[in-house]
Amino acid sequence: MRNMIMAAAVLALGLCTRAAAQEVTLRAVSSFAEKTTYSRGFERFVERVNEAGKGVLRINYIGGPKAMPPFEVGNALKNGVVDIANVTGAFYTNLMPEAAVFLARLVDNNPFHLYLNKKIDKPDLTGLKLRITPVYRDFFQKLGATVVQTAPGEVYTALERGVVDGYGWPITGIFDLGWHERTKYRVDPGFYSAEVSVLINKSSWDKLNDKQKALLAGAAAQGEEEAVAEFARLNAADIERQAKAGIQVITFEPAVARKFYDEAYAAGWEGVIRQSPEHGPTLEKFFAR
Ligand code: 173
Repeated sequence: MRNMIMAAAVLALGLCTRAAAQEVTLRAVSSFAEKTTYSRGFERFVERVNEAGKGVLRINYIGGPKAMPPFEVGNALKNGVVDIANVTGAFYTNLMPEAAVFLARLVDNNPFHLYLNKKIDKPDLTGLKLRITPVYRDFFQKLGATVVQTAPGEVYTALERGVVDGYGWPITGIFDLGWHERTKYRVDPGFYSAEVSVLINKSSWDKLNDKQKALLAGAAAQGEEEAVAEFARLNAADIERQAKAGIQVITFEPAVARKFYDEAYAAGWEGVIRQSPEHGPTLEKFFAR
């Protein structure tokens, strides 16, 4: 009996040691097209982890929306079909984040804007049909718009065919998929701040050893540190590039602009509270400006 226990203990130890020494591979997807604005930070994160993690941990980056539709990324992460995802909260409002561990916010300091092909002279969107995601749905509807949710990959065609009169999107990135060819106006000011983050499946995380966790956490911290300054630079560059592409800026007089901006936040919080009457008011208390 004693020998058997000893043997079992040795075996268990042996297995543990082997498991700890083995390189772990994590499958990753991005909800944004490869090598575009909102995937680049993540791709840098993957490179860093793979460089520093040789023999310890490797991220196998499967790809962007060609590999998986963006609105399905949250579910795939929850179910463990993938271990890591580069995704924005707007794409997994069907789930909310309890199935995932938050690793890093790689996009910040990056306001959303309303882009239009029809001119407006006041913040009234009555009669306009706009492409949205859940982030700014309530705001645009409050201003009278009819809205339709699409993945980024469908925006160009929707503009080309006149299915929509405009869309919401951050200040950067409209050149990645050629939307500048189909965009006449940008409305200022911008509002909110786009969020794109790296999430990891909770049980994938729990299986990692301390060294592997530290590797991911290190690359996460480094990426977060870079985000604000990086987007300050990217925002300025794209504002200039949009002007050069002939995109005209629609502005309102200061008091009206202020109302437009405040309404973005008021409508946004109303939406949060409507969808989560229990936690919404607490979130607003902690996070509202
Ligand atoms: O408009 C969108 O698709 C969207 O919600 C988003 C979020 C973060 C970055 C870019 C776009």
